Amino acid sequence: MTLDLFPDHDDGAGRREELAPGAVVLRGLALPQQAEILAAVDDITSRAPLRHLTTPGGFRMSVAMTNCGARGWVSDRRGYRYDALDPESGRPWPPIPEVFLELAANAASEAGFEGFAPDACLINHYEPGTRLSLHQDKDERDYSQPIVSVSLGIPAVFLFGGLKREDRCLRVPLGHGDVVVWGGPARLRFHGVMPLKAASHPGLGMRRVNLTFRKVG
Ligand code: MD3
Ligand code: FE
Repeated sequence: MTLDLFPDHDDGAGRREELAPGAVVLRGLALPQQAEILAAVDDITSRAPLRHLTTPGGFRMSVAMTNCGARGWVSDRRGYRYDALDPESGRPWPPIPEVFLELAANAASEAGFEGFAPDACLINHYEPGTRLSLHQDKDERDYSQPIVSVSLGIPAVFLFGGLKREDRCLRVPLGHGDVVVWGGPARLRFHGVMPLKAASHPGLGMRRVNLTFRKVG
């Protein structure tokens, strides 16, 4: 008898959970590269510091953000958009590190999206109490491209809704190293993050960092 080291739901680097058509959780997929990823996040935030953006309505977002890649997501009184320059420094965002690109492409391919080459990586930084209210991601041109998200640090409860704001939300716990691919029929579903509970992670302390990869074009 042979030992089944990697049954169907596990390719050796993460159990796979289908949340809905087009939405796949790859548990722990980022764990093997975690040290390299955290070092890269430190390097990016030293060059493009985390900041609290203002919504078009004039509210300060509780989540702090920065970006790497040819395009960065920004928000201010004029609206939401992708910008090639960091408005704080006037310089281009730092490039997306190779280790990020490889992880994002591998995750997308596990979910059936071959050749994913993101040009935008939004880095969201949460502390206990911070949240992301229910929204849709609609600032990208091509909704046939998936979004890949990587969770690091303390756990969060992710809210995964439907195509209408009023639709019921699934509550999905996301922990350190979990990667989610959102594409196809899931691409325009409402989603958000519940207020973070206080907790501590050995590498990151009382923080959650989420990387969101997109092909903006
Ligand atoms: C589901 N960030 O930056 S990533 C965002 O954890 C954002 O920081 C969250 O939502 C975070 O816009 C969640 C997961 C995500 C991203 C895009 C989606 C989930 C999605 C698009 C459609 C459905
Ligand atoms: Fe979003």
